[in-house]
Amino acid sequence: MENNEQKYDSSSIQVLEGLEAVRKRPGMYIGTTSERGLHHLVWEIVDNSIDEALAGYADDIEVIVGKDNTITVKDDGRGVPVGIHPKTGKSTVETIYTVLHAGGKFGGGGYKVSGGLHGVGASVVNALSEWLEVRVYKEGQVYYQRFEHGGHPVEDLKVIDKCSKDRTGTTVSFKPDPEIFTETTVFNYETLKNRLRELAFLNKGLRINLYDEREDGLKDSFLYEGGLVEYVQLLNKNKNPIHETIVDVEGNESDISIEVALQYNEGFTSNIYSFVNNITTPEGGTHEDGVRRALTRILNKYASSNGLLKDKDEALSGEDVREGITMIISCKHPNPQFEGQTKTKLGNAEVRSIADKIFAETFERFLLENPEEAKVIVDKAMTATRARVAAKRARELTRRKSALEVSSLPGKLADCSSKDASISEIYIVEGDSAGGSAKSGRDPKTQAILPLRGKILNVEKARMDRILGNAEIRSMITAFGTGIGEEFDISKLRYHKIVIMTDADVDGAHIRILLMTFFYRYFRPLVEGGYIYAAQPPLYRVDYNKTSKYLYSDEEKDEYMSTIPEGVKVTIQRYKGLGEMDAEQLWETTMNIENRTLLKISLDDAMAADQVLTELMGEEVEPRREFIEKNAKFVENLDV
Ligand code: 1YM
Repeated sequence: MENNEQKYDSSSIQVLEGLEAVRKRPGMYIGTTSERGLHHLVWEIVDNSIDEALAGYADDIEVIVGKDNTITVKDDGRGVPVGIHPKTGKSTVETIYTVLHAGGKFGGGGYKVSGGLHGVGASVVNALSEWLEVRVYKEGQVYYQRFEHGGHPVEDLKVIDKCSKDRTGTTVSFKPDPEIFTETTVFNYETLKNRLRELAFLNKGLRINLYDEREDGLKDSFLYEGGLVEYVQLLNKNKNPIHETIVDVEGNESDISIEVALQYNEGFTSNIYSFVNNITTPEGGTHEDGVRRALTRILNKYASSNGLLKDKDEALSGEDVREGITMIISCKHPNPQFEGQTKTKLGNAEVRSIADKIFAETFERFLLENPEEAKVIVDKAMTATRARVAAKRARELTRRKSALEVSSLPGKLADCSSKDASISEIYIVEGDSAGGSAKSGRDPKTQAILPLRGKILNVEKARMDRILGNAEIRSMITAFGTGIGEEFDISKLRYHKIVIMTDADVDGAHIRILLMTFFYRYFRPLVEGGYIYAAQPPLYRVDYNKTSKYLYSDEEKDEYMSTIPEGVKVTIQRYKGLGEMDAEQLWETTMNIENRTLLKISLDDAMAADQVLTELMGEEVEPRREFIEKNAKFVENLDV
């Protein structure tokens, strides 16, 4: 007996040393003591409830943010065991909350799935709390224990009340220690809400309620009987899905479960989100690899067995079958191994073939049982394949084989003689006639002129292949010399100033917006690097007393006019287009390095242009014109 008591004492000392270690170096256990780390405490406790739900004993979880930024987490599971733990001689409740990693080591050996990434356990939360209370409802009794000052038990676990025999569950409340969380101890409702909603999507049939007892009294309730299918539905809500039935896959093998839901939309991007044990795996891993591999294989199999693939060149690539896909992959694994830069990539090799097999079987059956969906999905992938092949050809056409190969420059380009990019400029000029004036008026040593005929393609509405098929765009890419897409190389840029020169009217503004959007989307480094400019041609020419003055805005003109004495003969010319100026005037007013004004296009400007076009997607031509007319101003108010 004496021996035993001694043993308990020394183990309690060890326990407190363990918790003290957590307080000394909290970052080692929860990553950071910032707002993120603060919320991590909630996830640790919620994970225990989720595990109980996954084991099939709980289906209701509540998270309450108290007035004083305390957190309470409740579940209706079996309740943490209350008996004496053989290894510590203390109650299992106390053991779990005071021994590091006790949840796993001392646990009932159940299927522990949550917290794959950190999973440091409840004792860490206790160690980092000012106080923590546990209530266990079991066999008609309410058990209670309180800890203070970083995990010190105030008393042993004891029965404090009776409850109904069918009430079971665990309730944990805690207050994070402000001495540890020095940045903030205030919980963010949106952070809690988003993660709890995600957990509800990932664990179908589980109800999660969130209450905020601080000022605003917010609350939310999440329950998704459809799980991942409902998640995909939500993600695709504003993306125009191209088929109604969502592919729904679920299966398990050797204790590993795989769930997948997917649906295609009209877009071209691939939105794949994968999870392991409810934790997001942005770097992917074997679960994602297996599903991707099977997706490509099964769609190719379906297409070829239906005689849709004529030859091998038409095989659907992985990229093709993922165009416009929204897919969620959720893997639950009893012993996940995480790899990669941020330890968010699943490494377990066995998962690849399990995920492949489970997904392939169900997806193949889906295609056979849903011929209409199968058709739109395969059609979409085949369109992507054709586009990819066409884009490759177009890219080959624009690629400059070597910097010296001047012959490959576009015919319309009047290049400058200097080969020093740092002093070279290229003017992108609207229309052939203005192009002509610019060519005769320029400084041929440093200024190149590329006239654009008519409007360039709206890149918002086209895919890469059509964009690269557009002659105006191709000549720009070739002239710049950098290549595009994967081949982009800023060191090959042939001009350090790319100047957009358009008329000062609505059409000019439209072209400028189209060009800015094009640069923003496909040549962002050029925008970021400050290589893109807008020329500022004058709006008026005022002639009087044998002098001419060019004026660049209405305000400037009005101010100038007010200085002219009354009764004098004055002629005011308003320039509608660059074409109205002769070569000398264009040089004088807009291109002469000595006295011109160039407006540098910032990333924000380009982004704003991009937004204007995005908002106008699918609009008719007339409202588009009006909208641009209204919004054209912002491109005229750029910083110099
Ligand atoms: C609000 C937090 O911790 N719920 C919870 C935890 C456990 C159990 C039930 C549970 C698990 C098992 C058996 C088992 C835990 N038990 C342990 C340990 N909610 C919360 N609900 N009986 C009850 O895993 O076999 C660790 S967590 F270790 F005691 F089994």
